[in-house]
Amino acid sequence: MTPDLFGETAPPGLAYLPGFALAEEAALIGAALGVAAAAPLRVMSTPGGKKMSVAATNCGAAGWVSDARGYRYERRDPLTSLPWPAMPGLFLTLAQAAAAQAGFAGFNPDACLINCYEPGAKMALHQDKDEADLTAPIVSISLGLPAVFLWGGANRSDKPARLPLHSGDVVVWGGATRLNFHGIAPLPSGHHPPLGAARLNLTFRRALRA
Ligand code: MD3
Ligand code: FE
Repeated sequence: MTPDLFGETAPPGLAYLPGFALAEEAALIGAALGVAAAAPLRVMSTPGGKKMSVAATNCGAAGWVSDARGYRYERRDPLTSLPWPAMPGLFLTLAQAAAAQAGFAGFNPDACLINCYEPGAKMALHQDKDEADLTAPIVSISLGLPAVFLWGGANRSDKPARLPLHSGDVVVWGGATRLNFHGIAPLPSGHHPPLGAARLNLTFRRALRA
């Protein structure tokens, strides 16, 4: 563990911006629920046929999907056959401001994956490598119930550090750690007034070729 630019203790390899989005928490939750009204949250299956424990949807020009055919980005929602809802302006503004603060000026995300965790839901250690442009960072905004982020290394067997993420926290990953293994520990139960018993995570990505 090393202290980062922002005076908080965070594992190396990521830029941790605690509370960066807190002032916009209610507006972000409202915008995410607006996306989910047009492109419903759904539980996807892995290519191996296992159901994920997280429900997900997307906004932006491309959306991440997983099914028996594999992991990939699609321009249309397979559930509705419609283009994914546009990325709300507030999402883009915040994601770009966070990326710039972390040293990634000019980040232009074309995909925002929205993950919804209920108590007990988790995400096993994995790498994100379905994006066409791996030089772009990934920006994550956490909303609702707190979770423990698992921050591994370049190899699946590297023991992950644990970083608690609270509503309004923003994290930026890029450069050398862009392909590190990461995950989310099972979500503890609780209640977050604006959202209820759930955590939303927004991840902004450059999915299509820049
Ligand atoms: C580090 N989501 O959707 S966000 C995912 O909280 C995902 O829902 C988690 O992992 C969540 O793929 C963690 C943080 C995150 C996202 C992508 C990364 C961290 C990352 C890509 C590379 C390195
Ligand atoms: Fe991931």
